[in-house]
Amino acid sequence: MPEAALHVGSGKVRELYALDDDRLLLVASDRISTFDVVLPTEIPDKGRVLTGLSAFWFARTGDVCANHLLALRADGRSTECRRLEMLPIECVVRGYLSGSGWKDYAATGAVCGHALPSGLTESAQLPEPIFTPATKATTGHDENIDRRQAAELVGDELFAEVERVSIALYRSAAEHARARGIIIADTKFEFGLDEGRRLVLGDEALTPDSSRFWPLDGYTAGGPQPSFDKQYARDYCESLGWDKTDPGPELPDDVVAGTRARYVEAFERLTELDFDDYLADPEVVLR
Ligand code: PZK
Repeated sequence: MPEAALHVGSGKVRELYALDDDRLLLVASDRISTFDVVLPTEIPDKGRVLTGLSAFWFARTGDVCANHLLALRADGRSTECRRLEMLPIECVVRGYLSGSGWKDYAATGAVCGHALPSGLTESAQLPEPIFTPATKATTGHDENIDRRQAAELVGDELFAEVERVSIALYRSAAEHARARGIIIADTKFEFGLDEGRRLVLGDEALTPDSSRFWPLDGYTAGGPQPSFDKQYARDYCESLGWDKTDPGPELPDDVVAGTRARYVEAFERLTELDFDDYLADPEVVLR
């Protein structure tokens, strides 16, 4: 717990503290959630992997959009960031049909008002990435909304800007990741406005917790894909016949080690850095 900082919020696996009027501290824990339940067993360094990856993307996408990153702390899991006025929508981009996008397509042939070609299968790549905003539900699940509803929440001009910037960020990261053997099937961005009402990317970005990462090796549309990072933990939980209600099961040491290795592998493939070098000096991801 950071000293002299007020706790201002909790996510499922992260905490947010106020440093002063203008700055927040985002701290990523090693907690892991699967099937929407936070498990009682932590994955060592998971919070560091996500913090480092997010900072890596922030450092490389500043030309597409400004972001809230001010500094990484030496613990490797804490990001000092600019305090923003957050927009009331989740900015989701989908390059592949999965999750609620697949469900909506299967039921209606469209996702968030995007009419899609007929005959697409689960996990199929879309002809072009689509922007599929969602509302921020305070309880339960975010709800997909169409562009008219999203534009009502943020205004037409900001809507057009978050759509353009979200798709540009996704395209750039997905291309980088694919060349390194990882499909970023979809991702969620959260934006805010700074004191000059300029658009700024906040939250964590392009991590396995805010995105679906799939191994490119073995990818075949027509069914669900294994998660790059969480598949060992999911398979173990499924093997127990757990009913997916809280509390979830403890993970055995081999499942913890296998899961940690996949997070570290995602970090190393995407950043082309040794994770040990990140641990020694987190700022290596910013250079
Ligand atoms: C902000 N959250 C999500 C909730 C968490 C994270 N730069 C910012 N300025 C103002 N507010 C936020 C941010 C960011 N990022 C992010 N809520 C507010 C959230 C709970 C715990 F770790």
